[in-house]
Amino acid sequence: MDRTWIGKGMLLGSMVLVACSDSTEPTPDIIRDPGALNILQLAQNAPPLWNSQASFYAIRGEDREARLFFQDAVGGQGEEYLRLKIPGASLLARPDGTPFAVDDSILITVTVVDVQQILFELEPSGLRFDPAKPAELEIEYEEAGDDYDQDGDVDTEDDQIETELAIWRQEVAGGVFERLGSVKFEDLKEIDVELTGFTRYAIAY
Ligand SMILES: [Ca+2]
Ligand SMILES: [Ca+2]
Repeated sequence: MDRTWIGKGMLLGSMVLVACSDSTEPTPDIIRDPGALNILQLAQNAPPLWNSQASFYAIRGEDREARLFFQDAVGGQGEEYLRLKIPGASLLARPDGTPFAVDDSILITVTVVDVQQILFELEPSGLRFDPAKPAELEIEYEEAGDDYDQDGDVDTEDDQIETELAIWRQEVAGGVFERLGSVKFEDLKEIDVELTGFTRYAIAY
């Protein structure tokens, strides 16, 4: 299971604990059908994506990462959207269960599922990370703007929604979502979560 964690040293003051999913039996509150969950949308005036997919080789024994970006004003690499960090000690077993030895590598791909939605697919599924040294996923929601429900105004409903934002995991397309124990930094408009495996992840409420 993904565990709630502490990070971002200086920013602990603005840290909001979203949820804790380290119990063995998830409560109904953290499992939702896709129709009952709102995946956060990017604002209408959000910049286009600079890259909608990133691939890299994770290597046992080396820290590696992938990043997705928005475009800047002239179409270059702009603000960061997503960062996936795979610490060198994190790779545990391949999808077929084979353990990793030092210097073993595996191709990892992060893909934006829908350019309007804060929803990503991480592959290969079945890959396992050491729960004591998990992979780390950081997603920015700055470009969702402040009108989170996109009803044309920014009011207390939007403030309430921001307090509810969390990272949710969907194991199969069309299946239920599970809320993870993520950590939200409202000052940075960022939510972080630790991962022990790959599938689809969204910021949602
Ligand atoms: Ca609104
Ligand atoms: Ca409103």
